[in-house]
Formats: sequence, C-alpha cells, structure tokens
Amino acid sequence: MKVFHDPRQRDHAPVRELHNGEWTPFAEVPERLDAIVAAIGAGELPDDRGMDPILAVHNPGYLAFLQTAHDDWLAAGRTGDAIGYSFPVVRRRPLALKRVDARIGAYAMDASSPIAAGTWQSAYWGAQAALAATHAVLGGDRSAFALCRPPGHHCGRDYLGGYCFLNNAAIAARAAEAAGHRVAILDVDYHHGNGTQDLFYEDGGVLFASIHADPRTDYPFFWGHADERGAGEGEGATLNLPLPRGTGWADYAPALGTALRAIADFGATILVVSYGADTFAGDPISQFRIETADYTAMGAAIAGLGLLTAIVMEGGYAVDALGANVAAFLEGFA
Ligand code: SP5
Ligand code: ZN
Repeated sequence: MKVFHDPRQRDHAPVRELHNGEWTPFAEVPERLDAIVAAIGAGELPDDRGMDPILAVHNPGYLAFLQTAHDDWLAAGRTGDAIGYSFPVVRRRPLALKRVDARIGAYAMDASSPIAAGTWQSAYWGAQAALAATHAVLGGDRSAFALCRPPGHHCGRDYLGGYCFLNNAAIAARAAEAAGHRVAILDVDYHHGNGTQDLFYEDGGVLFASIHADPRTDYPFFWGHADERGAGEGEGATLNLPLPRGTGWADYAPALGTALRAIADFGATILVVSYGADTFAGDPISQFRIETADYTAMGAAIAGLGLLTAIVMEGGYAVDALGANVAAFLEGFA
C-alpha cells in the first residue's frame, strides 16, 4: 500500500496544552510521525495540489487566520505557542477583531490546540498527503495511507480544536466526491470526529459513521451522542456508535459490524477511514482496551467491504506502540 507524508509535517511542535486545569506536555508530538515512519517507512512525498481542495472544506477567513496566527501572536509581543482564552459561545457574528486573542477565540473550539510557528506548514502538507492518498486510490490503487499529522477530525469549516487544524478526512472525501464517487467516511479514532460530522451533517450525499468513546464521559462532550443522525437532507447520513470506557475488541467488533453494514447499505463507492490508534489499551489519554493484534482484525474487517479506501491518520498517543498499531491495521488490509 502506498504511504504519503511530508517531513514538514514535523514542524508543528507546541510545547504544552491546558489539561485538567494545568499546563501539561503537548500530547500530539512530532515523534508520533517518526514512530510510524520507523514502522512502515517514509513512503512518498505528496504532490502540491494547492489551496483549492482545501477551500472545498474550509472557509477563506479561517485559512488566512491560520497562516498568520503565530506571526500575529509574536507581533503582539508574545512568546511561545498561540492559544486562546475567550470563545464566543453565546454570540458569534462577523466582527473586525483587532486582538490576536479575539481572532483565535473566534476560530477555535477549545484551548487544547496551541498554534506554533510551524503549524500551518504541517497542517498544509498533512492535507496534501490526504489528497495524495485519495488520488492514488482514484488512479487505481485499491487503498492508500496518508500519514497525516497533525490530525484533522475535530476541526470544522472555520474552527480548529482537538489538536486539529485542517480536516484531512473531509478534504479527501470532497476530492473523491468531485471525481464522481459516492463517499462514506468511517471514523475509528477514540474521540468523536465532531468536525467531520459538522461538515457533512446536512449533506445526504456523504455518509459519516463513527465509533468512539461515549461523549457523556469523554472529549469532545457535546457531539457524538447516539441520537445525532444528521439534519435536513442529511438526515440518516450520520451514524454515531458511542461505547463506554473500558471497551475491548469483543465489544468493539459488533459496533464496527454495524458501521460497515451502514456503509454497504449507503451504496458507497469509496471509503475514507479516519484511523486513530488512541483506542489502544496503552494510550495515555484514552480509555478503550484495543490491543495491537486487534488492529489487524479491524483493518481486515474494513477491507472486507471491498471498497476503494483512503486511510488518513488521526490520533494515537502511545508513541512507543504507535508504529506497531499502525502497521497492524495496514496489514489487515493486505
Ligand atoms: C485527534 C485526537 O485524538 N484529538 C484528541 C483531543 C483530545 N483533547 C482532549 C484531551 C486532552 C488530554 N490532554 C492530555 C495532555 C497530556 N499532557
Ligand atoms: Zn482521538
């Protein structure tokens, strides 16, 4: 299977994040990428397909903000990573926001996604990796893997969050759709892919199916509940399968079967998988009990759909096991 990544995806390296009321070391580290490369190889560099496929998902104001946010932070006399502290939950309307803190708040959904000097470069090339994998599949490969980092599934049209800046899975999905495919997105990261869900919630043309920790107990809390099923023309094209903390493969596999049946029933011709290895038993920030060998079964079950498949990397924070967990999943496809 072809693998795509660009070394510039290492440049995003925030130092710390707000966690349980304290500053703790940032969990989504560049070494995640190194660990995966060590296990499966560096693969190929993605072509540069420019901004148009990214603009199919994100709004221009948000993208302009992301490209200058860290420079704006430094220009305001700050040091270190840019992070917001005021978020317009109550009222959100277009304003000429002068302070960098205001702009970050307007374009962020949480305070755990710092913007560092290299953030735009890394997010941009991660999105290009997702596009490269998608185009490999459109060009005749049965499957391809985009080693995206930073991840993407928590961010939406005009907001970052959950370590995510550009929604790689959505960018892949829109590119596949533009090529005439009927697209399903399967999200198996530990956390609900709220950004991806949001982007397709009223779109009946793309199925979003997600298996994740119950948002009553886990981030992102406000989305991913079982009763969220899409709206308007998208009603029925969102499927949320929340599972309790402590879930192992024996209870995960039936939920995966449910998601796979929904994808088959939808009549998808291409699949985008948001693969997070943070369901792993040893993950430092998550609470499922999936073991390394289970990822091979997971990959094989998904491959059993027989669909063209672009796999994009999402979370997974047990760095020492991450390479093996990604390799095991990809082996399941072979
Ligand atoms: C893509 C993805 O898996 N995003 C997960 C975002 C979870 N953010 C909320 C949990 C924050 C846990 N912070 C741990 C800090 C360790 N120093
Ligand atoms: Zn996650």
